[in-house]
Amino acid sequence: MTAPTLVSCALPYANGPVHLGHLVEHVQTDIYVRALRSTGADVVFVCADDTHGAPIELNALKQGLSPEAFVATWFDEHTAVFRDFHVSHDHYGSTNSPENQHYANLIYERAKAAGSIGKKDVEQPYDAKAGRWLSDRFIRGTCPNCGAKDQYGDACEVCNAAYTPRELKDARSAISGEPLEWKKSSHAFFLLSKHGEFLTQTIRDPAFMNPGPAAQLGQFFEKGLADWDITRDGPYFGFPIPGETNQFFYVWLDAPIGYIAATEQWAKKTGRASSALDFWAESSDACIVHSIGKDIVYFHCLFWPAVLKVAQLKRPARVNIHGHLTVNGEKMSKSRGTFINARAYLDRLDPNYLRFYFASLLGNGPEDLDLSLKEFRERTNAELVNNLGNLANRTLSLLVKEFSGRLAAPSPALGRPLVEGALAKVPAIRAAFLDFDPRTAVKLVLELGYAANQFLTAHEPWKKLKVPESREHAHQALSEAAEVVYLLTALLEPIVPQLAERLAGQLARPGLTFRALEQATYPVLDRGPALGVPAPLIARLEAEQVDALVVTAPVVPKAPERASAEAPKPPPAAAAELEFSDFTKVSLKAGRVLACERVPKADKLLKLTVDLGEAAPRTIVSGIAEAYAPEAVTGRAVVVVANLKPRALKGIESRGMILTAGRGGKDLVLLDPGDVPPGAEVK
Ligand code: NOT
Ligand code: ZN
Repeated sequence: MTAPTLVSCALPYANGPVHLGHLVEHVQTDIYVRALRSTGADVVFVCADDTHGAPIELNALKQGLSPEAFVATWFDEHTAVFRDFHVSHDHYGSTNSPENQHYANLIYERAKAAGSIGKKDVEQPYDAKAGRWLSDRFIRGTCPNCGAKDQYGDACEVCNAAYTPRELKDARSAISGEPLEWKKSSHAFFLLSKHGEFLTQTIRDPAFMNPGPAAQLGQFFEKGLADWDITRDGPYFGFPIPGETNQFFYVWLDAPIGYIAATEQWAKKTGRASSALDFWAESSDACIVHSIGKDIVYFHCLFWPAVLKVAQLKRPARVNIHGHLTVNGEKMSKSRGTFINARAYLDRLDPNYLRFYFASLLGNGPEDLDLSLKEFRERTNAELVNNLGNLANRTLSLLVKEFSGRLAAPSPALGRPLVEGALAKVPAIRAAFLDFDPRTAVKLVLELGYAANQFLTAHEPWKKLKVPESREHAHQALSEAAEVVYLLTALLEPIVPQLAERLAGQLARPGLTFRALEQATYPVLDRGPALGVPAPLIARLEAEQVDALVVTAPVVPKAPERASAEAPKPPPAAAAELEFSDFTKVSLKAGRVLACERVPKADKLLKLTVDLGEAAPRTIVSGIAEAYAPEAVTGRAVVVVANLKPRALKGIESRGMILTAGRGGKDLVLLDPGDVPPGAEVK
């Protein structure tokens, strides 16, 4: 047995849903892990939610939840989405865990003992009225770049400029509204500057990281490696720094330690290792592989190796860096509707399409990749459905229909070149998978599929089987093509495990593995057992299905402000005709109202808290206050337009719209979806 490999994806923040950008990484890494497992390697795949820091604390506060309760809701969302995308993490943990605290403390103490922690006084913003230190997210002011009002202390949501709270104009505490005070606080720093030589060596190794991003790290060396402030003054959602009062580790200190904590939790859960140190001790023979996006290279390739070194722990052997996802050639954008959440995708499309498409785009470099909806559909239909799916389906269907699912004895003169040609590609396919390069693997698998399809076209079994003299030839040709279908059970498994399993079921044989293929020679398929029941591998992707992924708010005419409740309203203009594909963009769902209250200074509006079967209930502001008292709404089932872009109404962010019928004002009734659970689709 080779040394075990520990593989991780970056830890998603427990601060919002998983979106397609996250899935690029989790799918790419899952493909790598599945291919490794298929070779018989000992591999452990871990991930966790990244739970600490001010943005999470603030969002929890906004929802009236404790940070712990808030991150718990996202944990459920994240793990369910990854499961439904067939991402095979062996363990998915949380950085807010005793294991993580244990290792954070251990690493800090070791770094201190090794002389890599220094103390420095820094001036920090303080709210004297509230009697607390303020992290960036608890500061509001005017953007120094564009002048937008009411921006956070670290970055502008209007122009995206990043700055420090010092640079923010009219900076005030978001808690008391008081101007900031600046007070000295003694902070612990990780002395990165001591590790320049070691880090230069580390990042220069092309086996460790791609040379492109490594060259970009050069800028940090030129400026001189800055020491790293790992302290945050309380209150802060994180781990207290041992020996300090009201000070906490900065979230980025304990986030990577989450990889170790997840390993520890996995060890406890499975009993397959005595502790995380089986992998992370410096003396361990394990191979550690991280997979990350290009935006967090600094943390993983400079800070993290240095921290591990001073803590006498094992450093990663490789950091795979991928690019960012664009949609239709542009950055994902909420306002364009191209910021696609993973769950919204799953509500509309089969995950196998996206896994296959991402695989066909992803190499092992940091280039961005594009989800062009047109190309997504065209390539899926040409490659997955027509090439591979049809090969399997026409071969197996004819064998079952015409030959009762029995295979002909091997006919080497006919099939050996085809099968050996396919087998010859297997080592390169395997190598590409194991090099985080699924794109090359897909290309080779498609070549193998084309060759088998050409073979069928040349032998025309569908014609030959109609003529008694050539029926045997047809049977043989189909049986040889079935060899290639059988190979696909191994070659497709890392990319689309569910489809590989489906193929194995139709062949009525266990799926192949890379391990099994190492020694394989013609014929690979045992011709004895009969086939199972064939069915199309996967349906074609239609344009309207794909278009429905981009969810822009339907154009709803703005309701005119009525002069008085009595004024007669003009009859509603007949609505313009919609394309069906436009209608499918509207997601209607059943909801249950958990709470309802009046909106101050708005006599037509009620603020509803609505359960839509999602991880957290939504706030929806609705103009039904003249028709319903809040008590009459609480507990009711309602119909909600669920994919409306959030809108601010009287300063409240409303996420969705409640459907009613009637003329408006007092004359309104809530539509009732009937007795269905929250989240049920209304169609
Ligand atoms: N939550 C972070 C992010 O950018 C990733 C943390 C990865 C773990 O989404 N840490 N390190 N280093
Ligand atoms: Zn700005």
